[in-house]
Amino acid sequence: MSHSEATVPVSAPMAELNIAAPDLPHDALAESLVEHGYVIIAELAVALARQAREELAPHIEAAPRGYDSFLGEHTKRVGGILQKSTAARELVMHPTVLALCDRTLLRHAARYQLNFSGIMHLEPGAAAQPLHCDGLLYPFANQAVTTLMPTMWALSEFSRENGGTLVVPGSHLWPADRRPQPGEAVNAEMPTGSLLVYLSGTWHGGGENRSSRPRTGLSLQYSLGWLRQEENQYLANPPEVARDYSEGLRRLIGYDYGGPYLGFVDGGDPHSLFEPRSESGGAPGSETPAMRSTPEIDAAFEAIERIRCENAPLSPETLRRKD
Ligand SMILES: O=C(O)CCC(=O)C(=O)O
Repeated sequence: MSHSEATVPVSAPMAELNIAAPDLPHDALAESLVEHGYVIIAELAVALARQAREELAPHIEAAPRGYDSFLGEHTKRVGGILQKSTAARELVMHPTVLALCDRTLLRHAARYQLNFSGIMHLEPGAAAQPLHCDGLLYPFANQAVTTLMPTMWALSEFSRENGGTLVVPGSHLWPADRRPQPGEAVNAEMPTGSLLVYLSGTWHGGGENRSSRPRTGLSLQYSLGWLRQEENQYLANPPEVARDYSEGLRRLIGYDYGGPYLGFVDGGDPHSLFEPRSESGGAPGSETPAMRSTPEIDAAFEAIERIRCENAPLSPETLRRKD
C-alpha cells in the first residue's frame, strides 16, 4: 500500500478488460501484463480460493475496520496470512504466479521475495479507495523499474457493484506527474478463484461496494530481493513457524539471499537455519559458517552485472530477449 494518492476517479462504463485464460502460456501472460499494466487470469485456482476463504473467515470476522479513507472505514484487513491458511501457502507458490515473477522481477534482481500478504475485505457501503501505485513506497521519481508484482486473488466474486479492484490500464508507463482522471479506471470483474496481477507502477485501488454482500480479496505481493519487505515476514513467520513450511516457501518469504550477500547469517545462506548442522558448525556442504563465496552468490553477481544495464521499463520486447 502507498499513501501517495489521487482523488477517486469514477470507473469507466462497461470497459473491456484484459482477461486471459488460465492455460495461456506464461510468456504470453507476462507480455500481456507488461503491455497493459495488469492482467486478469480467469478461475486460476477456484478450490484453493474457496478453502482460503473458509480458513480465513474467523480472522476476517475478528478483524477491525480501517480508520481512514485509505484503509477504508468499511474495510477489514488481516495480515500474516501464511500462518493462518494452508491454502494461502499454496496460492503464494502458484506456478503461474512464480512464472510471472520470474519474467518480470528477475529483470531487475537476482531474487524476488514475498512482500506482503493481506486480506482486503470490503463490506457493503465501503467507499472507493484513493487510487495509488504500490511502487510509490520507494523513493524513485518515476516507476520505470518494476519493483513489485502485486496480485489479488478473488476469494469472492469481484464485480463493478461490489468494489472489484479499480485498475488504470497502461498507467504503469505514465510519466511521474500524471494522475488518473475520472473514467480512466476499470473495475476488475472476475469470478471466485481468479487472479488480478498488476505492476508497481499501475494506478489502482479498492472499488466502491454498492452491493449487499462483502467482497473478499487476498493480496499477495512480490518484490525485488534487494528491497525491504513491506510486511515483516520474519516476524509474521518466525523460524519456529516457518519450520513447518516447504523449503521453497521459506526461501520465498526471505529465509534466503535477496541478492549477492544480501541477508546472510554467519556469512552463509540464511536457509541453513533450517538445515542439520555439520560437525564444523556450518550447513552441510559449506566449508565453515563464515564462508562467503558460493556458486549461488557468484551466479547472483553475474545476474546483477546484466541487470545493471537494463534499468528501463519492461515491455513485451524486453521479455522476449532471453539473454
Ligand atoms: O482492495 C482492493 O481491491 C485494493 C486495495 C489496495 O490496493 C490497497 O489497500 O493498497
